[in-house]
Amino acid sequence: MAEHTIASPTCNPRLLDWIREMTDLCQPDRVHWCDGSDAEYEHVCNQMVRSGSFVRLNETLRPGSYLVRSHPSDVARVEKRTFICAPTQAEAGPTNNWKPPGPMKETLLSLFRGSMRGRTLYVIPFCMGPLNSAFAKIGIEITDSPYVVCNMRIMTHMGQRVLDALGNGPFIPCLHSVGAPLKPGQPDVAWPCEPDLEKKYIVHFPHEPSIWSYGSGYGGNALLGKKCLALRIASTIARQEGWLAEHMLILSLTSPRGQKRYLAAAFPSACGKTNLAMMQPSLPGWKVQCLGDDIAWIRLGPDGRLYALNPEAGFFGVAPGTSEKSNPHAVRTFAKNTIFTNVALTPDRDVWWEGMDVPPPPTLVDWEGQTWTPDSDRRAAHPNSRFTAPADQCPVIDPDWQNPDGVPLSAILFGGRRTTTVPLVCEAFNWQHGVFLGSAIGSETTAANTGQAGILRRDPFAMLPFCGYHMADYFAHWLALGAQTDPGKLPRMYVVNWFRRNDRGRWLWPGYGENSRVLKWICDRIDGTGQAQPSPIGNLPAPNALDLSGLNLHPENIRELLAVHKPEWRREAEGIRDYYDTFGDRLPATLRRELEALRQRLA
Ligand code: GTP
Ligand code: SPV
Ligand code: MN
Repeated sequence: MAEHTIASPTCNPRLLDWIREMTDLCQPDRVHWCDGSDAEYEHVCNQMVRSGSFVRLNETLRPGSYLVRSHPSDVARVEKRTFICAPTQAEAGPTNNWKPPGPMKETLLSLFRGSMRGRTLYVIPFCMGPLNSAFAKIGIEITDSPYVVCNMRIMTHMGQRVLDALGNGPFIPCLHSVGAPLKPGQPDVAWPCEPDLEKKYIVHFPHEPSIWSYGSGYGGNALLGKKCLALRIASTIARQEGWLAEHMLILSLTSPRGQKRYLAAAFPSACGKTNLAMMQPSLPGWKVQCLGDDIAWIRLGPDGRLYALNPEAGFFGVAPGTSEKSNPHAVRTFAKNTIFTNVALTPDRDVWWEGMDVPPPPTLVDWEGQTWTPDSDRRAAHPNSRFTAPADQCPVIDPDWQNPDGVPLSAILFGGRRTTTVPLVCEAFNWQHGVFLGSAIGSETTAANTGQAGILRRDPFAMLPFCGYHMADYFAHWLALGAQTDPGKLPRMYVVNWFRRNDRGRWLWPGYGENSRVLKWICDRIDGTGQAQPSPIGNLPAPNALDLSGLNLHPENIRELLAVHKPEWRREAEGIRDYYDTFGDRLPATLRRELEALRQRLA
């Protein structure tokens, strides 16, 4: 029998039954119901410091902060091992790994049997979205990872107040185990996990709904409120209920004249959402404030506009490349009360990573715990190393970021990493064309997923790894949502690309704060003052319509940044056609027509 550290703090019969059943299955030594208090957070952190999992960082330089190093096999999401177990394969669609739910349940039950032996089972009540929002969703994560407890405390609204709000209502069960039971007397390791990739399972049962995650303790594999609940499961719920769950940042942009607009942007993992969401505009007088950096729940408001809400409470941001220069507001955000995972440790117990823009000290401890010097021919921080920081520590957090109704969107941006072909910015002709552009987004893969980086793949709406149902039905859902309101009330849509390179491999665009120049043009377009010229792929900025004052870009660079080379685009259109063919008849006819129209404009 497991020892319970506190009496059950809920009377919810379904919850109590589920906890009892899972405790019997996983056979932990102890059960702990998380109350979400400061004292509990400190207690769990202290315990991890004592066990050697957490390194307490320098209290003066980095108050309340910790470093964790994961097992080298457990450093990113594992898309290959992520499954959507809808009743039929057709419901999951060709872009998801599908397995029949019955046999998958059997596999999982045998993996979870006794998986928490020697460990504590933590019950984490969490809420995605503000507790007072009609759109919030409550999940209960069971985990044997204290690291997950600490991260969920930052990333979600978590603890007793969630149970109080839940009452006897429904919740989404999320079961997680690192998959490393301990035999009696067996010493623990700093980062327990199942090192064999083939034995990791990130599984969704959308029709229940429920989430079962086994073998990994890292990021989206283990913090189940994020990609698993707020995107994969939420997207299936959203489809039924008529809204959208999207892999998007939300920001507000205020012009020098004081006009404030809200924008959302979908870029694939490690393609610039956190950086855009809290950027410091280089253009004088412009202000960006952040409402969210990864996920947006979007629905039609009573006034016919689209409203976006960030369901998260923290940032799980990419560390490398983040510096005072590239993202000063992120640097302030993780100044305290932050968990750093897989970055390097300095001799004075602070953090360091590549692209931090401060020279490394003569020696460091790298993310694998080895001594590192500037002469080492490997990276000190893992390319997918991350910080977990509370959103309200962001110096430019928008006052409306917890508005229970969300904020009305004026524009939606799509983007990705494209070395060639895709211009800096391009405007959709209308909603249908925007959905076409979003569905056709391609991006070079990054370290956020286990697998090779730098491979171009289609990543529609940046949702390839996160859409919980058939991708063609998802496209249809976007089209249908737009048809429900007055086109004049819909956000305008744009494709952006900060990552085009010249033929010597150098970035053509400085990016980061300079991206405000693109946002300004978008605002001008919405106002009706921005000049555009049509191209086969959409509206481009007219000559001189982009404010490039003080940038000192070579005119040749500017030309190439905005160039649409027809032969490249004919190849792109063929790539889109091949991709569309994988959806067969299920692809909305509207999108086929958009593709055909593009091909004719390119002829
Ligand atoms: P996820 O958290 O994985 O969803 O990633 P994200 O989309 O939030 O990406 P993030 O903003 O963390 O950026 C990922 C990497 O791209 C970092 O190393 C950044 O420094 C780099 N990056 C972000 N914006 C720009 C940009 O405008 N130009 C260039 N060249 N690099 C950028
Ligand atoms: C992403 O990969 O898009 C992330 C990081 O935001 S993770 O939470 O690990 O999914
Ligand atoms: Mn993400």
